[in-house]
Amino acid sequence: MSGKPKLHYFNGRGRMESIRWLLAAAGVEFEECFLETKDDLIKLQKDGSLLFQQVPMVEIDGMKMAQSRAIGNYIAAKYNLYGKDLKERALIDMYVEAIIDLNELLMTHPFQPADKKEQHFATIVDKATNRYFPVYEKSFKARISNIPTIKKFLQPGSQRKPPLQEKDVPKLMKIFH
Ligand code: GSN
Repeated sequence: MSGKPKLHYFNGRGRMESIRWLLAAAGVEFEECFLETKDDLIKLQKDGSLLFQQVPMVEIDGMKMAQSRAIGNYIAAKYNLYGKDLKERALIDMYVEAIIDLNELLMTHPFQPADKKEQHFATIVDKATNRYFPVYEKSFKARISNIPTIKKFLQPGSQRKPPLQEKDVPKLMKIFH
């Protein structure tokens, strides 16, 4: 055992990317085990590794953690990235929950039926532009991207994943549906 956290997910962003960002921000190296087929998921489900039969799953500190928010909260608290007091933590939680809301919209877009795609895309653009992005203003982005560990994660060759492509959808449908 290397002692590094081990991330179980498909080779894409989805609900694991914020966990990758958190570990990168904390300067923690991690290993990844990518699900390539439905059988890979079934194997984890059958061997009892997945508390709710779902990924993301992260092996860390002797635990097999499920639920992406719980995983994120644990890593943030462990590496002192979860605020200095209750109020700062509340603020972090609000920013995180809003990003999760937006991410759910983005993640589900490639899976929308053809006749709903255009409307769904319009909703994403509207919410991103008018509801979420104004809060995460440019100065916030500049500040975060200049944290040395994040700067490194943003360089080519890191474990950061590219946005999901339409070509990846059939493979994911085979694994998760
Ligand atoms: O945030 C979480 O980890 C959970 N509330 C949701 C996890 C989830 O929906 N996992 C799907 C894969 S899609 N994205 O992350 C999953 O493992 N589906 C397989 C199944 O049998 O439910």
